Amino acid sequence: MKAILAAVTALVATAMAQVSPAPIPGSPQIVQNGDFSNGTLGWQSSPSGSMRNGMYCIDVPASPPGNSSYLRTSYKFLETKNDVYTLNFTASSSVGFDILVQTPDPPLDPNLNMTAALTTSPYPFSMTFSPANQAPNASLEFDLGGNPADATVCIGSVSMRRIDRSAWRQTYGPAIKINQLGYLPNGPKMATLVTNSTSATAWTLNNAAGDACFNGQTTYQGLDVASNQTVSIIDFSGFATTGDGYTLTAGGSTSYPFSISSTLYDDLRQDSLRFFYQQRSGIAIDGNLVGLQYARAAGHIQIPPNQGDKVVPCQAVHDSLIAYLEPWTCNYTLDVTQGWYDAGDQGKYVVNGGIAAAQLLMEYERTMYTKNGTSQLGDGSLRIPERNNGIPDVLDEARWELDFMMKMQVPANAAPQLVNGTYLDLSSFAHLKVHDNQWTPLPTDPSQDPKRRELHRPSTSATLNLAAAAAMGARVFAKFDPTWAAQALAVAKSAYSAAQRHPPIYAPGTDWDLGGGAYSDNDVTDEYYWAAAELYLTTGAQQYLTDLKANRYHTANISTLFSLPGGFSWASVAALGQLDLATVPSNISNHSAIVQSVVDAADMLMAVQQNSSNGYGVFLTEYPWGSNSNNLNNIQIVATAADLTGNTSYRSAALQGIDYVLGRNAISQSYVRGYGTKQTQNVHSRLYAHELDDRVPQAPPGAMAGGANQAASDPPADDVLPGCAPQTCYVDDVNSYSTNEVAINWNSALAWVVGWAGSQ
Ligand SMILES: *[C@@H]1O[C@H](CO)[C@@H](O)[C@H](O)[C@H]1NC(C)=O
Ligand SMILES: *[C@@H]1O[C@H](CO)[C@@H](O)[C@H](O)[C@H]1NC(C)=O
Ligand SMILES: *[C@@H]1O[C@H](CO)[C@@H](O)[C@H](O)[C@H]1NC(C)=O
Ligand SMILES: *[C@@H]1O[C@H](CO)[C@@H](O)[C@H](O)[C@H]1NC(C)=O
Ligand SMILES: *[C@@H]1O[C@H](CO)[C@@H](O)[C@H](O)[C@H]1NC(C)=O
Ligand SMILES: *[C@@H]1O[C@H](CO)[C@@H](O)[C@H](O)[C@H]1NC(C)=O
Ligand SMILES: *[C@@H]1O[C@H](CO)[C@@H](O)[C@H](O)[C@H]1NC(C)=O
Ligand SMILES: *[C@@H]1O[C@H](CO)[C@@H](O)[C@H](O)[C@H]1NC(C)=O
Ligand SMILES: *[C@@H]1O[C@H](CO)[C@@H](O)[C@H](O)[C@H]1NC(C)=O
Ligand SMILES: *[C@@H]1O[C@H](CO)[C@@H](O)[C@H](O)[C@H]1NC(C)=O
Ligand SMILES: *[C@@H]1O[C@H](CO)[C@@H](O)[C@H](O)[C@H]1NC(C)=O
Ligand SMILES: *[C@@H]1O[C@H](CO)[C@@H](O)[C@H](O)[C@H]1NC(C)=O
Ligand SMILES: [Ca+2]
Ligand SMILES: [Ca+2]
Repeated sequence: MKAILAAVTALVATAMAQVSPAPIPGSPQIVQNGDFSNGTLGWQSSPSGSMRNGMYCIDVPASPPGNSSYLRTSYKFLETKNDVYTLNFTASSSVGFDILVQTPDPPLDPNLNMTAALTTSPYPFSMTFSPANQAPNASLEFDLGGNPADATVCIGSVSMRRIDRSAWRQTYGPAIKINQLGYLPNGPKMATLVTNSTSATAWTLNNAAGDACFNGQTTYQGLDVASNQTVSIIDFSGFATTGDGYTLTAGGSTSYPFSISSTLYDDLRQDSLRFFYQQRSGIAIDGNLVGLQYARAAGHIQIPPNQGDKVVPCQAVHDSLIAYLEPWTCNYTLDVTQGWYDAGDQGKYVVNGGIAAAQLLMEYERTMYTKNGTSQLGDGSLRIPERNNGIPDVLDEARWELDFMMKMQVPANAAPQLVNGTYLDLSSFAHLKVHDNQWTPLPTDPSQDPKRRELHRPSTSATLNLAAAAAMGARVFAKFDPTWAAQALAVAKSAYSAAQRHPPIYAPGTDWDLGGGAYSDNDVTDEYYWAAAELYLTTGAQQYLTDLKANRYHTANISTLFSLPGGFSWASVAALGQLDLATVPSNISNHSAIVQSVVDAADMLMAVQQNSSNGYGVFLTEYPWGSNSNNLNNIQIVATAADLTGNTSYRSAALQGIDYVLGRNAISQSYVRGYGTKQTQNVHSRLYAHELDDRVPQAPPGAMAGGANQAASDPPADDVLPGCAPQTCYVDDVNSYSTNEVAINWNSALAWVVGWAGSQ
C-alpha cells in the first residue's frame, strides 16, 4: 500500500445481496454450513456428491489440474485487502494428489491460492493468507482436478475466519514518558508524567546501580489535548553526567532506562541512512554490509519473473482510462532501473523520491556551511557498496535515487502525448511514477515480483521536482564528480524549461489503487518555487532569480511558505526552497529577510511546542498519515533557525522535538526500529513482513514507522482504533499501512534531524 492516501483510501463498504454478513471483529465466521450438517446448503459441487462419515464426498474422475471438478460456496463474500484470514478444513482422497484451494474474485489477484496434499486419511489443513486486493465478490473454491486416477475426495469441517482483534488493547507503557534512546549531556532533558495530580510531585533520577543521583519536583501542565491525558513535566536538564541505564521515578512509576551520552545520535545517524540502501532497487543487497538476513537479489532488473525496470512501457490504455479518463499512453519504453522503493510497496515515485534525496543532500550540504559534522558523513561513513570511492557516502546514497529520477524523463523529441483531449509535446517532462499494474501481497521479494511495471503520465509536479533535486545534486557533486554534476544540471535545466512549455499538468487523484498511490497535487506553484530556487543557487543565473522572486510563495506568509503548522511534504515543497535560500551562499538581495522568515517560522513552531495543551514537546497540532515525519520536518525548520542564528533556544526546542519519535509520547512508543525499550516491531512493508512470514526479517535498525494517524484507516486500525485520541491512534501491526508503514520521505526527515542532532 501507499504511504499517503489518507484522503482517498476510505474504501467504500459495499453492501451486497446474496453475500454472507460482512466480517466484523469478534464474529467473523465466513463459511456457512461448513460442517455440512445442513447437507449442501451454501455449497455447489461438480459432480455432485453425498455425505459420508460427516464429510461431503465427491467421486472425481481422473482429470488434469483445474476445475473440471470442484466444490465451492454458492455465495460471494467480502475479503478485505491486507486483512488476515485463516481457512481450516479436513480432507482426504482415496488416491493421493494435490488439490487447489482458492478464493477467486476475477480478475483480481490470487488471494488464497494454495495446494493441499490429500492422502487417504482425513487431514486437518490450516492456511493463513492476506488478500493483496480488495475482493468484494470472493468465493471459496476447491479445484479437484489433477488426480491421476478416479478418486473419492471428502471435505469437511470447513471454517474461514477473519482475524479476531477484539482482545486488542492499546499499551501505554510507564506513566513517565522519556526519549528511550536518551539525552545529550549538553541538551534539554524533559520527560512527561501522566498523572491526574495537580500538585508538584517529587521525582528522582537513578543511575544504573539504582542510586539516586538527581531529583526535583514536577510542574503541573494540565490536559494534553492530543492524547487526552493529564500531564506534569519533569525537567532534569541540569544533570549532565554521562552514563547508561538511568531511570526516572515519580508518582509510583519508573521510566524505561535511557542513556546520557555525547555520542547519543551517532549510531542512529548511520542507521537512519542505512534504510535507503536496503530500499534500493536494481542492485543486490549485500549481506556482508547489512547482515545476512537482509541479503537479497537485485530487484526489478528484468530477470523473470520481474517484468521491469529495464524496458518499461507506459500504462496500458485500459489502466490509463481509469487513471486519466482518457486513453493516455506513449510509444517508447524507458530504462528506469535504480532508485529506492518508495515505502512498504515497490513503486518508485519521482515527487517522493525527490524530497527524500533532497533531504539527504541537505543533510550533507549543511555541514559545508556550519562548523561541524562533515567527517561523520564522509566517505566510508556508511556500510554501502560505494564506501571509499572518494565521495561522501550520504551523497552516493542520494545519487542512487537521482540517477533513477533522471531516467524518468520523457526522451527529447518524443511524439506528442494525450493530455485532456489534446496532444502535447512532453519532451523532457518527468513521468510521475513507475509501479506494478496491480498490488502484490506481503511479503514480496522485489526480485520475485511478477507484475507488469508501467510508467504513469508525466506531471508538472514531477518535472519540477526533478529540476530541483537534480540542480541540488549538480551543486553538491560539482567538486566530487564534475561530469555527473554537469549531466544533472543539464537535466535540471531541461526539465525546468519543459515544465514552462504548458499550463500545469496536474497529477490526478484518480490515478490510485492500480498498484500504487496517486501522489496527486493540484498546486505546482510551490514546485516552481523550489526548482527556481535550487537552479538559482546552483547557477546564479538571473532567469531563475527573476522567476523565484515573481513566485507568490516568495512573499507569502510563513504559514503558507513553510506549510505550518502541518509541515512541508512531497506535495508542499516551498519550504525546501526557502531553507536552501537561507542556508546556501548566494547573492540574493533580500537574504536577511529570507533568514528572518526561517526564524519567524521557527518562532511559530516554538509556540506550538510551548502551548499549554502540548504535554510532549511535539511540533504537531494534528496527526495526519505519517505524522512522525511532519514533526521531524518541522524540527528541520527549527534546527535550521538554530544553525542560522546560534540561538540556543531553537537548538533546545529542536532537540526536545526529537524525543517524541523515540518514546516521549502518549503510548511510550519508540517508532524507530532498534532504538528504545518499547519499539515498533511490525512495520508495513513487503520487505519486512516478518509478522506474516518468519522467513522474512523485521525492519532493520533505523527504519521509522509513520506513527499516530488521527484518521487511521486500514484493516487493523478499523478494528481497534475507533474513538482513539489523535496521539494514540497507532497499532503496531504489519497490515496497518496508515499508522505503521515505512517510507523514504519519512526516513529522510529522520536522517536530516538526527544528522543535525549528532553534530550538537
Ligand atoms: C440449517 O438450516 C436452517 C434453516 O435454513 C438454519 O436455521 C440452521 O441454522 C442451519 N444450521 C446450520 C448448522 O447451518
Ligand atoms: C474454471 O476455470 C476457468 C478458467 O479460470 C473459468 O473460465 C471457468 O469459469 C471455471 N469454471 C468453473 C465452473 O468455475
Ligand atoms: C494458482 O496456483 C496455481 C498452482 O500453483 C497456478 O498454476 C496458478 O497460476 C495460480 N493462479 C493465480 C491467479 O495466481
Ligand atoms: C459483485 O457481484 C455483484 C453481483 O454478482 C455485482 O453486481 C457487483 O458489481 C460485483 N461487485 C464488484 C465490485 O465486482
Ligand atoms: C484452525 O485450526 C487451528 C488449529 O487447530 C485453530 O487454532 C484455529 O482456531 C482454527 N481456525 C479456524 C478459522 O477455525
Ligand atoms: C485520571 O482520571 C481519569 C478519569 O477519572 C481516569 O480515567 C484516568 O485513568 C486517570 N489517570 C491516571 C493516570 O490516574
Ligand atoms: C478523554 O478522557 C475522558 C476521561 O478521562 C473521557 O471521558 C473522554 O471521553 C475522553 N475523550 C476522548 C476524545 O477520548
Ligand atoms: C511514435 O509515434 C510517432 C508519431 O506517431 C512516430 O513518428 C514514431 O515513429 C513512433 N515511434 C515508435 C518507436 O514507434
Ligand atoms: C483537464 O481539464 C480539467 C477541466 O478543465 C481540469 O480541471 C484539469 O486540471 C485538467 N487536467 C490537466 C492534466 O490538465
Ligand atoms: C497566510 O496566507 C494564507 C493564504 O493567503 C491565508 O489563508 C492564511 O490565513 C494566512 N495565515 C496567516 C497566519 O496570516
Ligand atoms: C556573488 O557575486 C559575485 C560577483 O558577481 C561573484 O563573484 C560570486 O561568485 C557570487 N557569489 C555566489 C555565491 O554566487
Ligand atoms: C558544533 O558546532 C557548534 C558551534 O557551531 C559548537 O558549539 C559545538 O560544540 C560543535 N559540536 C561538535 C560535536 O563539534
Ligand atoms: Ca563513498
Ligand atoms: Ca505542490
